[in-house]
Amino acid sequence: MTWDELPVVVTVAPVGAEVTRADNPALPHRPAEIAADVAACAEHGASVCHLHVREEDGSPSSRRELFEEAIALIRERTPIVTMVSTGGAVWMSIEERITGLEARPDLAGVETGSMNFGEEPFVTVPADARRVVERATELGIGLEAEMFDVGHVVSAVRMLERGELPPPLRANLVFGVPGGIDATPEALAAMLRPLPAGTHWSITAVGRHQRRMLALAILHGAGGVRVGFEDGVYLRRGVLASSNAELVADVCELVRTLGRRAATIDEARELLACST
Ligand code: KMH
Ligand code: ZN
Repeated sequence: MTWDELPVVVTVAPVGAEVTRADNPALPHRPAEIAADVAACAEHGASVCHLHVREEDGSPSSRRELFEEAIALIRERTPIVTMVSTGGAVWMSIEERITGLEARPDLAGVETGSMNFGEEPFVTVPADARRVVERATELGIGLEAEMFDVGHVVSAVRMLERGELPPPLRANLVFGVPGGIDATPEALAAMLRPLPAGTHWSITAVGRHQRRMLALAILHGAGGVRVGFEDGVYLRRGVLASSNAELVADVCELVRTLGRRAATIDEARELLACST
């Protein structure tokens, strides 16, 4: 299959940990709201959901029951690939960050390095990353490396080579987080350089260059793109998205405009080597 024939896995990140209803009133909080939102996103072309959970008051949570409830309700409505964050929120301990694994998602993120996340330290030492991998592997959960700078990519590849991260490497390259790599064509080339040939890689970008970076990556052969309120609440400059599903529909349109197509959920499971 040539790169232009490769379907694009569209991931929705509907909740995140930093965004609030003051940023976008349509932000889902409760597990049932998250599930309804994810189901609508699946109808509009999303094949993976990257999940965080919130308490009733909207504060970021690490409660396992909330992950379990959200995933159970999602699975009642759609076969979309479920992924939990183990990045959590900057103030969470690694113990708090890994509770979502117990909800037995299809996939989990794993951070492979530390950084400043805006004004805050966001620390994942190698032992933390190994801990995430170990528990995910015990539970049969696949991993996606969440990488915000070049050193994170180099570390993920080292972990893979040492057998500390099981193959296949699924790479999510994140651009534009203050403290991480910037959102530029040169940064995309730098983040791709350490990856072994054939790695399934997706792109996440935040900030004003989000759409341009996604377009660049789609044309550069990206295996996936991510959108959702975690990454941005605007459809266009000054225009708030009415829902996560609207952002998904919009990026699917971008994918089509650039001559590619969004993956179905079955295709995403195959491309990401997830069990069905
Ligand atoms: N909330 C950020 C500190 C991830 O989910 O892997 C970390 C984050 C990344 O959201
Ligand atoms: Zn996240």
